[in-house]
Amino acid sequence: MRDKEKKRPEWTPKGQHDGFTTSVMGGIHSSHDGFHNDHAEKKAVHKRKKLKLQDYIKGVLESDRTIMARAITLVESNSVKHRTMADELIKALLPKSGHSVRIGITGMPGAGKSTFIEALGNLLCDHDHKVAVLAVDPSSSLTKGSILGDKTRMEKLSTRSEAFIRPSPSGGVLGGVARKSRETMIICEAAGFDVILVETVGVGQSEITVRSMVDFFLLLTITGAGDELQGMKKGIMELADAILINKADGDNKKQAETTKSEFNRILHYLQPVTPGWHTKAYTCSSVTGSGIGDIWKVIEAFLKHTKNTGYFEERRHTQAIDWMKDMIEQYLKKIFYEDKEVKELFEAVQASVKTGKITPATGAQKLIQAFEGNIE
Ligand SMILES: Nc1nc2c(ncn2[C@@H]2O[C@H](COP(=O)(O)OP(=O)(O)O)[C@@H](O)[C@H]2O)c(=O)[nH]1
Ligand SMILES: [Mg+2]
Repeated sequence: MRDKEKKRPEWTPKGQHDGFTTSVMGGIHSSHDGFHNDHAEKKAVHKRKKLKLQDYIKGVLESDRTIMARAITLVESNSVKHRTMADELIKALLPKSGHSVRIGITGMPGAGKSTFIEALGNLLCDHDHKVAVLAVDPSSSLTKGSILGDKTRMEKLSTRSEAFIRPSPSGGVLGGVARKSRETMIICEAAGFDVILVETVGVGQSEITVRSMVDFFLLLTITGAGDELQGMKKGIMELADAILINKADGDNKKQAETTKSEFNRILHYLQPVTPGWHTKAYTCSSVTGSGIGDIWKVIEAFLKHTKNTGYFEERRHTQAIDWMKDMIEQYLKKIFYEDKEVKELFEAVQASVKTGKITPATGAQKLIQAFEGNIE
């Protein structure tokens, strides 16, 4: 492989480097989702021919991994040409999507999210579920799809035919990453995956974004870090449907139980994020597997509860509206900053604001006027 090609998934069409933004790290050899798999590679070469909309739809509905991967690459593309086809694809798949439970998993780097996903994912696959793992990581445009590094932590899961693991799209801004991840979720659901696990790094804004995409939001944390409770932002605890203290094994077990009680004490005073549901703390070990089955039972109880109260549907409807608004906002931002008049003025206005020659409000007004003058 040439150097330039190396950082691209092999399903990326040749010569589409600007349009396709997905990049992968090298060195993963044993996956089945079209990354570095001899069989998939041969298939991909065979299918590298341009796919028509109908080919995408049929392939995804048949759960064809190569086509799924290419469909995801299509929705991740930033090119206008691909966008039109991607929109039609999502529109066609939407009625076939939604039949899943969407679970967000957040936590500090090192908390054990990927290891937990390996443990839970395998358990679910053993029980006839089909599990898709996605990542929302706005920083991954720098680290080039960090979840692929995580694939080493999902060693077994990444080789299973019931699982599909997709690295984080490098969308630059969080909004872009979120849109792509939502659409990827639709593709996975239409392909028959009934559990979607979305891993996100605990860095503030991305948690709020992932919360707005999922049914159940799990905060993974660990004990023994000293002042993790003080350090833990209350805001994040308030977003969670469960707090799971991972690494409750070996010498750590007793301390994990203490931490659990401390969390439960605090949670008692917080407003639950899901009406009628009491967010509680639990312990588990992603290495020994203890507590993993129990947290799945909690998730099942949550689903039963929210489906009974109607909140499950209500939240999904609210999320659909939020999704629409997000897309509008992104579109408006894009046409504003890409506007010819705005672009021409931008540097000068920015310099004037910087030196204090004009106020930020005046600067904004000037640019907006230029924009509005242009579209009239
Ligand atoms: N003892 C123990 N170690 C764990 C457990 N879960 C994860 N780890 C270790 O913690 C480190 C970070 O795990 P990783 O899954 O990459 O964390 P992430 O950054 O949150 O995805 C790795 O060395 C794991 O082996 C656990 O339940 N018990
Ligand atoms: Mg990870």
